[in-house]
Amino acid sequence: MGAINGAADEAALEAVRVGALGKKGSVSEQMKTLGKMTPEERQVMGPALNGLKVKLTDAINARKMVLEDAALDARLTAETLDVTKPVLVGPTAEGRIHPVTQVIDEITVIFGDMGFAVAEGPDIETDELNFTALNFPEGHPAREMHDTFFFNPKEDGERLLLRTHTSPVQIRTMRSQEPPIRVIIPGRTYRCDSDQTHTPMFHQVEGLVIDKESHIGHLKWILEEFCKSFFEVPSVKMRFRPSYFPFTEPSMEVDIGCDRSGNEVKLGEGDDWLEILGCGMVHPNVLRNCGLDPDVYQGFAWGMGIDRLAMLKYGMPDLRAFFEADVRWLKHYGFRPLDMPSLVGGLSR
Ligand code: 2NL
Repeated sequence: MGAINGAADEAALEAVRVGALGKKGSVSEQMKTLGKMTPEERQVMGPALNGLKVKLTDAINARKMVLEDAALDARLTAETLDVTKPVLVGPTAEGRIHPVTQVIDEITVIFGDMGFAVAEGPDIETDELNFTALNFPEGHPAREMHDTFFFNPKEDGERLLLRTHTSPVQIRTMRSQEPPIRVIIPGRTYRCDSDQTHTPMFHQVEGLVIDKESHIGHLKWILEEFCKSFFEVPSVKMRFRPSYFPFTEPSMEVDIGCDRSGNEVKLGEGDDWLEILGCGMVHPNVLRNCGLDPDVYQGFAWGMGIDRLAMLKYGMPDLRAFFEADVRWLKHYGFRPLDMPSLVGGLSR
């Protein structure tokens, strides 16, 4: 009895049980001697041993319950649960969406609502798709303006390159789809250029609309709606200035009104201007190069730098930090993965 109540844990108690009631336990051994006794002795010893067995079993079970309760109490104290902690743990709570990805998602949501699809293409392109089809004549200085990264020429003399803009994807789209076409093309672009405001790899979103009667009025409305949605302001002042791109005619650069009097730029209002994109009517030569008859089809296109838009909207001071993969920077400027941009829920939170 002392051994039972002195057992410190369930394993010790089990050892005591086996020692007394197991096959070779002390009580079991005594039971075996019953057969050799006289009937008189058996009549006394039988009930006595059975009584002992029942008493020991009861005591062991009682002790077992006490030990089980104690073990549970110990676990409950050791494994406390702080219900005031945030519910989300792990990658979905810790990880962050890069501002460039966030801005691409926001732009996709805005143009998606206007009926645009997203098109993508390879980063490594041919000279034909990056330049020739886009109405850059051979030897034209605009080819040099793009500071292109070229690969070594192949055996047949063809020189591949890293696309200097996302426009080759529009060429691919026009060559593979029938108008009406409404696409936006987000992606990486490359130019051999590096300083405070330029990185050799950067991001662009271009847009393209081709139909029978798409005109500059549609272009202006689409861009105005985009700017209001993207900068999350009720109205924007816009200015279209004449410009030049080989692939559009006429070509324009677009500024939006802003206020730089405070510490940060306020967009949509004020007396200053900020250039945000270039656009124009698709050049007839480009349409022809894609097998489209310029007397039947016309359209417009625009292009903008996403990294700069992200800096403007979210106040990051240095472009180079975008591509340094510093998790501390990402923790500060990044976005929560489950806060996906939407027009009803809000683009940014
Ligand atoms: C800029 C200006 C622009 C386009 C891109 C384009 C593409 C095709 C045909 C015609 Cl396939 N145009 N894209 C048009 C005007 C401007 O980008 O400053 N981007 C950062």
